[in-house]
Amino acid sequence: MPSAVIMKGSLRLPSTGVVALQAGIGHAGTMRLHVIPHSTNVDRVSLALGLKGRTAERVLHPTADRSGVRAVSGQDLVPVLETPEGGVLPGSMAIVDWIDATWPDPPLYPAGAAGRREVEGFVTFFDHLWKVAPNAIADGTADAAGTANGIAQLRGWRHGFEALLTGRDFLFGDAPGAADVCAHPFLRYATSSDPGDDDLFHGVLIEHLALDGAFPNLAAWIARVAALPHA
Ligand SMILES: N[C@@H](CCC(=O)N[C@@H](CS)C(=O)NCC(=O)O)C(=O)O
Repeated sequence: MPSAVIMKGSLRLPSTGVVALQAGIGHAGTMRLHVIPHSTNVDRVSLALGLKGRTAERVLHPTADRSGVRAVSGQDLVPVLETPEGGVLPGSMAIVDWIDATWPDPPLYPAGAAGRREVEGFVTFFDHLWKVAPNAIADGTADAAGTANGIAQLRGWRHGFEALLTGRDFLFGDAPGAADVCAHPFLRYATSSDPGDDDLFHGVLIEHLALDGAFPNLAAWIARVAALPHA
């Protein structure tokens, strides 16, 4: 854990409550994004930055050695963002929310309280429900019944995304927003994979999200969001 923690602020988050921003341990003026190869959660930040027309210096860590990530943030997971002010922020959607608060245009959330809460609810669903089964299958912690249920969930929820994309280009409207940023890096495995990516979690998604020639709205959205700028 970095030793020089000078100031703490907080961000309100839809899914995890309060995340500490630890300032004074980064490099003022430079925004650094700590990444590993083929990271879905890093892709969320890349898309959010791209939508805002921003870039960050990437610090690439080996997937099998998180010592550098731990030295910066006190934990092992990526993404971690070092902000220009020297804050250190882990957690992909916390970083997305920080980006949105720092550069409000174009907004990633609807302006009204009800619309914002709907998108926050989607993010909570995605991170705390949708992700659970494929992670358990990939980790080998799901038993046979859990695996079967998880696969059925993944396949069934494709219908929900298809419905959300009826008559509009993005999950919650006509412009890309936080829900698209949250879900696209994962759902895109329904139609694509990366050469050299042997991540088991991604393999579960590739196998069980396949669109089977159906879900035209979802297929078009995957291509549409992939074509948006990514930092
Ligand atoms: N809740 C975190 C999850 C971060 C996470 O799981 N990151 C993955 C990469 S996509 C990771 O670092 N996994 C650890 C590992 O693979 O050992 C977030 O949203 O950023």
